[in-house]
Amino acid sequence: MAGGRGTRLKIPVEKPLFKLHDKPLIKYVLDNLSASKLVEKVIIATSPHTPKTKDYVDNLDYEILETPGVNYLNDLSLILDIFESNSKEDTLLFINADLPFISGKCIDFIISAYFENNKEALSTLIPVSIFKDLNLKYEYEYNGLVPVGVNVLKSINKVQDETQLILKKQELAFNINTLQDANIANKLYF
Ligand SMILES: Nc1nc2c(ncn2[C@@H]2O[C@H](COP(=O)(O)OP(=O)(O)OP(=O)(O)O)[C@@H](O)[C@H]2O)c(=O)[nH]1
Ligand SMILES: [Mg+2]
Repeated sequence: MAGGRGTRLKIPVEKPLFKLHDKPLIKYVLDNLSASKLVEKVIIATSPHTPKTKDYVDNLDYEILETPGVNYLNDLSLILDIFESNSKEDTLLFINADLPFISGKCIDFIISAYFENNKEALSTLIPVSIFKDLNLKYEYEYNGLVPVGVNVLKSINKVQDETQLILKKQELAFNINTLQDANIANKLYF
């Protein structure tokens, strides 16, 4: 998902192209997806808010899906409709362009956990304490857990019965929303 407005960064750059150590956030995610052994195909959902991101991934020869960019859930629903019209049997992993440190191994761990469960969907969460230890901000907390922004779903646009995978890894807490998040990430990761 790479079609957000990037308002919290407060600088005139599309968030997926915002750089940590000279590498755009989205390139971290694409490299991690390339390192995964289980991901078969990568499609980037861009929007009218991210035209330069679209050009960037187009130049790297990735497949692009242009979504309206009204909001995340609206576009997620449209994407599920599009996939459902093709097949109801696909498994879709949604990952945000602002999660640079979720390694290929970790992505494969999440996908394997999905297939070991018999639920239609899987969401990933991390303990809020990891955010607090790193002095990172988080958006939502439920029962001491924060959603990571990686979800596995079947290619059907309906509310899906979901299993929750709790991961206790620092890397997953680096959801880059603000310059402060980027500064902490730049200090800890190379
Ligand atoms: N295709 C698509 N992607 C989205 C949309 N909203 C957010 N995203 C992407 O989803 C990821 C997580 O969203 P946010 O952290 O809210 O990012 P954002 O909306 O760009 O930034 P803020 O304006 O600060 O909320 C980012 O990689 C966004 O690019 C949307 O409406 N459509
Ligand atoms: Mg947003």
